[in-house]
Parts: sequence; structure tokens; C-alpha cells
Amino acid sequence: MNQAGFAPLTHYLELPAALMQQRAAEFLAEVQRRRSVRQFSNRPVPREVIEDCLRAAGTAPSGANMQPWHFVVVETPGIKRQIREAADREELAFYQHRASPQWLADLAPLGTNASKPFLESAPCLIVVFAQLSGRTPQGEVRKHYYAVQSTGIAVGMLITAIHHAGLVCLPYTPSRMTFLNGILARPPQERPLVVLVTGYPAEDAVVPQIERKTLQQIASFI
Ligand code: IYR
Repeated sequence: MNQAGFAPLTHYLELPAALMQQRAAEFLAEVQRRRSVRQFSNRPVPREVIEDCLRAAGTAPSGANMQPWHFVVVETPGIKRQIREAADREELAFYQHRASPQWLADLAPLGTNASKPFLESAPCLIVVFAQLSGRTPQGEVRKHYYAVQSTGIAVGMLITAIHHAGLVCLPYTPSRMTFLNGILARPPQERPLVVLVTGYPAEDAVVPQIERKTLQQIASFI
């Protein structure tokens, strides 16, 4: 007999060790091909693909299963333009006086600057909000535990899903983001975390030559 509200774990599938190793290596090879891209084609992306990627993100684990995320998919040119204009204003302030010299030096190899044309040229902007609180079906306000961590996990899964589907994205973090609440009419308890600029790469897209840290650098086994 199961405890009320529980069901057997029917979806778990144990794999033979060799197959597990093979799948882990194949997945690694697949995600190693992922790059953040800053130059986009204006080709539209299939709506169903974006929907499935969002469904995949929605499977992320979350504090007390609150699922404290909201994704706004922006495809309307006029709204993309508003976001670009507001972001360009924020970035101008960032690059001209808000960023420390060290921060600017750290960004130099990436070749970023205050102009964000991809916010208009890319077909799809997925604006991710963490809901710091929500409402029960009865309308009572409830705190969402670990909303930012939970939504961060969902964003990681979304980036991976977009890559796996054969599209590219740029996780773009405007230096100040509250303008996104205004333009997208999201309430103040929702904190914008990132804009995933999503689409096909431009034919002449280039990416910075960067290195990934080794396993020894990122992990320790004790
Ligand atoms: N938001 C600015 C600055 C910037 C900050 C970090 I940290 C980056 O990894 C890249 C850029 C911009 O997008 O240009």
C-alpha cells in the first residue's frame, strides 16, 4: 500500500553500466558543441519547438515544488524594439560609468558593448522571471522557497533543450532588468533573471575563442 499522495517510481529506467557510460559520454559531446551566439538570423523558429523546450524547462526541480518561474516569449517586433531600446539605455550607463574597470577588462575578450541589435534581429526573446511569491488556488499569497535557484535550474535545462533542438541562444542579462517588468506587464513579485535570445545563428556568426575549465578545475572527489 502506498502512502496517500504517493505512487510507485515507474519512470526510472536502470541502464547497464556500459550503456550508462556511453550515454553520459554522448551527452557530454552534445553539450560540448553548445556556444552562446550573439549574431542571429531573422528566420522564424517553429513555435512547437519553443513550446517543447519550455515544457522541458518546466520539469526542473523546485523548492517545495512551487515551480516558481514564468517565461514570456516575445516575438512581436514592436515589443522586441521596446526591450532593445531600454536595454541599450541601461547598457550605455553600464559601459560608460557603472562597470568597474576590472569588469570591463574581463568582458573585453568577449567583444561585448552597449549595443544589443540581437534583441531585435533574433526571432524570439524568452524573458525568464523568478516568482518570489505566488498564490494558492484559494488566492492566498505564499512565499516561494529558493525561487531564484529553482528558476536558475530551469534556465539551465531550457538552454540545454534549445541546443538539443538545434537552435542557439544567448543568455543576456541586462545590467538592470526591472524595465522588463514594465514592458511585459509582469507584477513586482516576479524578478527578471535573464533574456534568452533564441533563434538560428547568422550565416556569418562568430564566437570568441574561449576555453572551458577542466574537470580537475571544476570538481573535487573526496
Ligand atoms: N550586461 C552587459 C555586460 C555583460 C556582463 C556580463 I557578467 C557578461 O558575461 C557579458 C556582458 C552586456 O550584456 O553587454
